[in-house]
Amino acid sequence: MAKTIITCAITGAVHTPTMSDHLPVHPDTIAEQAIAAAEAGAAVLHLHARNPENGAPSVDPAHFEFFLPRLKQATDAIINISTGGNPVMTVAERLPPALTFSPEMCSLNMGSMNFAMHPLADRYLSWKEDWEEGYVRSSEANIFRNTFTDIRMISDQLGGEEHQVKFEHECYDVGHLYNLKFCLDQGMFKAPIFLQFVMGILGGISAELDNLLFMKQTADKLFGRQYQWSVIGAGAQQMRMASVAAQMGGHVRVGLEDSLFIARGQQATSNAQQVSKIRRILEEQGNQIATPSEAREILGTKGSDRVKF
Ligand code: KMH
Ligand code: ZN
Repeated sequence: MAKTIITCAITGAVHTPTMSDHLPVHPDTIAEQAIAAAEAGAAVLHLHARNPENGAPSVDPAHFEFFLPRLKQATDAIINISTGGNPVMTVAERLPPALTFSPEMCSLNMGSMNFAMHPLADRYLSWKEDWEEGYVRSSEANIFRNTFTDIRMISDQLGGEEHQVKFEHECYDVGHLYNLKFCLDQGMFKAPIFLQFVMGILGGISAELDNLLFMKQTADKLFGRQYQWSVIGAGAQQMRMASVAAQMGGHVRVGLEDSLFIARGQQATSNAQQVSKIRRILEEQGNQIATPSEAREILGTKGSDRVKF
């Protein structure tokens, strides 16, 4: 049976410091939690950066520089730098970290959409940082822009000879699979492509099992055997979607970027706690967990000796 890759998304740009004391927003805690997640079994680390002063999502390469060399030195995990930034940035704003550090992998969001988390705002009476409440509430008006021009820009700048980045194609709805098929037919990407079904974001498809089947069936129809896939169940469905996906031959993504919880009503104390939980579930159900070198083989990444950090 093929091995299962665990990706851990460490901090992201959706959750804010008030929402959990365990969300790593300082470079030291981002590094510590990412290293612990890799030790617990994550073969891929999906990374955003934060401003160390206030924990706000950041695309300043200097903020990535604080932790990337530490991760490379301490783990063999594949480093994946987000090109998603946060949902209000343009692609030109989101590209500098990936262009600076030339990682093995980058996320690539496959369509424009509403991307909202404003309902979370009503859960909090006070906020740790000035920027948080406005950031969360104003997401009601967010358009996360990922046009075909944007997608081509990322593909041209990162996917070519110079950087040879492997993409985590973030597909938030069935239509995004068709966008990807169009781009693939234009010659933008090389097989095997790696799809991330992102389910449960307000603005995208919900995290339900029949939707997972539909995403998988559509991907089979469009891409045949030329693809690998993984799932994010955002929020409460994280572990459920991951365990079912692994039974269907998919890979899984966990991490505090996607859910702050370890069980119903109980916050996760770290990213590694989520990795350990999904690893335990997967091993119990007969999946074998891929090491970083096995993940490199499955995904066809360029190797950690060719990154620039
Ligand atoms: N935050 C996730 C829902 C990206 O970084 O490019 C999607 C994501 C986007 O990971
Ligand atoms: Zn992300």
